[in-house]
Amino acid sequence: MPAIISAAEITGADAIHPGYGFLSESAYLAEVCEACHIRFIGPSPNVIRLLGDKARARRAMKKAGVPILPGSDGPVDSEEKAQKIGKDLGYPIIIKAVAGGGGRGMRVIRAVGELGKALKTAQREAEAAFGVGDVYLEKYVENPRHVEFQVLGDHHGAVVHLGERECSIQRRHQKLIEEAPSVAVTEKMRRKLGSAVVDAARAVQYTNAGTFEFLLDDKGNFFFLEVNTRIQVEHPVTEFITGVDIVKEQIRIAAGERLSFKQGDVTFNGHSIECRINAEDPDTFAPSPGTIHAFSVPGGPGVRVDTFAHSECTVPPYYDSLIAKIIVHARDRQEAIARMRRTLEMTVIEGIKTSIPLHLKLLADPDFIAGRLSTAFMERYTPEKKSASNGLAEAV
Ligand code: MV4
Repeated sequence: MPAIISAAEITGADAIHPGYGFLSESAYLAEVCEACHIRFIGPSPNVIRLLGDKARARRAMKKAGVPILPGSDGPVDSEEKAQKIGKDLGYPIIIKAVAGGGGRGMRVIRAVGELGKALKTAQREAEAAFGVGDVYLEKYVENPRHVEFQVLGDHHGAVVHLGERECSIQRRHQKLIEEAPSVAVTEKMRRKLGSAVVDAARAVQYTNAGTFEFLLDDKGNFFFLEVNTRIQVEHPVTEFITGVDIVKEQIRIAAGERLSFKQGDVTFNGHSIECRINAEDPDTFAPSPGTIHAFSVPGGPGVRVDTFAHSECTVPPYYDSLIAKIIVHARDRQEAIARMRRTLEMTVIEGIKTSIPLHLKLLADPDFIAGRLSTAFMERYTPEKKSASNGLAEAV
């Protein structure tokens, strides 16, 4: 943080965009920026803090009329209380860290006998990982889809949504393929949940860009998970189908300008898919840092590549393995899949291993092609045994 603030002061920057990395959801960085008279391009520190507490976020959403899963009203601190809630909900249930998010610090409980020990372990792990040991309980949903809504709010009370993204293709809580729209969301569902998230964003005085995450069960029910108070890696699929430059809107909003459009102006055109290209072995998922000796990605209509990579650049071992995002846009999902396959087949990245061969397999999978997706989809492509935490692979 001091290095970033120093860089802003030396260069005379009047605003900082925190991206989607480690500091992007730091209420403290937002506060430090405020104190240094540098605009933080994101929500207010108070909103980041409210939504960073997953139990408070749940309460706020419930109050605003957003569907949440049955669960505890707040943190649960004793085995007796947990047992009572477990009995009311029926098993399986899930223990989540109040300070967690993104899948970190979760535990699935399938029978009352596991509860006492799991509660203590979860509290201890949450304390060690986040410095806050509080945990809460929810009914567990098996093999749901992960669907999220993009919202934008300005400092004049205007809030709009830009529809949803389907993000079910993920491994260890790292998404691999995202698309917009979701094949599981009808226009009616989009309007209904879209208006609920807009109401909720307004209720918490949300400003700038945010993502409301939901589980979608096989009966078409949405359940709120959490709000990400940053721009996300997968925002380009929404930009493609809406034509809205979300990052530009973020900067305009931070500068105090009004949103440049209304909800009624938002239209959804065609279908967009993003493949995350990681520097990793496509079979074992082991990191593959090194020097890229050839780097060539084709362009053409409806193809966008967001990357820092180029021939002879190095991929250091110290950071996230994401080296490029390839995003396509086409008239419909079938055409988007074909366009992505053509683009990946023509892409040349030499010197390191990448996830491109895995993406080509996924794009040829009959379930993927049919849109039969769930958060369990990647289990078939994962070599290692399920982790000790009840089948939920731990996030890093
Ligand atoms: C759940 C769940 C099932 N039931 N909550 C993982 C990320 C975090 N935001 C919440 N997560 C989950 N919460 C209940 N009550 C299943 C997951 C989950 C998951 C969610 C979205 C995308 C991928 C996932 C992979 C495993 C588990």
